[in-house]
Amino acid sequence: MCSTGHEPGDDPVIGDINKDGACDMSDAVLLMGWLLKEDVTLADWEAGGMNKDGKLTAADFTLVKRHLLA
Ligand SMILES: [Ca+2]
Repeated sequence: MCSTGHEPGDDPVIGDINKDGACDMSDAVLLMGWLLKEDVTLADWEAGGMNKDGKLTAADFTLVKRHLLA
């Protein structure tokens, strides 16, 4: 799990792509689906832009996973 102490509406949580206030496995699953071109909606794709390159790629997915395992 990622750091806690955040509530929805607080500052953006890094990796919180579905904007439920926490970065967890559901965000990784969502990002994976998006990368696989599934019909998913990203509530806050910028939260998933882990490497700040302005794009959402497999590199970001790797970083989200690493963040979850940290
Ligand atoms: Ca989330």
